[in-house]
Amino acid sequence: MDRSSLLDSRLILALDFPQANVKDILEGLKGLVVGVKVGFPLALELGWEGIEQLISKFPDYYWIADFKLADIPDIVSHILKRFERIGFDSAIIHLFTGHRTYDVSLELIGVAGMSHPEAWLVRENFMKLLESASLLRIQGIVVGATRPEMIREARRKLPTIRIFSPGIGFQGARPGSALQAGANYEIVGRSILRSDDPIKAAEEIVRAQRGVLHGC
Ligand code: O7M
Repeated sequence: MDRSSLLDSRLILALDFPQANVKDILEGLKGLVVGVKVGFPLALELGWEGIEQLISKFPDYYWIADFKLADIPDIVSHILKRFERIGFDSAIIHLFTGHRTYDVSLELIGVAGMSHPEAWLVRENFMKLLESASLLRIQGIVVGATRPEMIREARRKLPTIRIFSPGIGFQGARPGSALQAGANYEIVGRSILRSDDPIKAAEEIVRAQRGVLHGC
C-alpha cells in the first residue's frame, strides 16, 4: 500500500465501536493510520448508507470490510461486488470454505490465525489454512499478533503475502511485535479508541513500529 510508505506507518484502525466523534477521530488520524477496518458493530449502528458516507468522506484510507465471509462461492461473490460498490478496498473472508477465484477488484484477506486463546480449532488447522490462502492467490491473511510464532511460520510459507495482525494492546501483544515477527500491518482498536487521547495513542503505536522497522 503506497499510503503505508507515505505515512511511514503500518497501523490499521479497527473501528469497531460506534462513537459520536468518529469523524473527528478519522480526521485526526489521517497522518498516522493507513487503513480502517469496519465490521458488524459499526454496520449495525450506522447502516450500509452510513458506512458508504463515511468511506466517501475519507477516501484516502484503505477501507477493509471485516464481515469474515464464509458462504458458498456465489453468495460470497455477490456480497463482494456489493462491498466494491460501497467503496471498500478489501474484504475479509474465511479460508476453510474452499478455493475459488472471485471476479472482483477488491483485495481479499483470509483469516488464517486468530488472536484469542479460544481459537484452538483455527490453530490446529493453521497450516491447512495457509495452504488454502496460497491456492486462492489472495493478497493478504490475518494472523493474530498474540501468536508471533504463527506469524513467522506464515511469513516462511507465504513470503510475499501481506500479513495483518490484530491483538496489539488490549489483547496483550506489544506494538511493533507483529511487524518484528514478519507481519506487514498491525490492526488496533480499543487501545486507540478507548484512550482519552486517541491521536496520542496512535502516535505511540506508530513510533514503536518505526522503532522496529528502522531501528530508531
Ligand atoms: O485492538 P482490539 O483488540 O480492540 O481489536 C482487535 C480487532 O481485530 C477487532 O476488530 C477484532 O474483530 C479483530 N480481530 C481480532 O481481534 N482477532 C482475530 O483473530 C481476528 C481479528 C480480525 O480482524 O479478523 C479479521
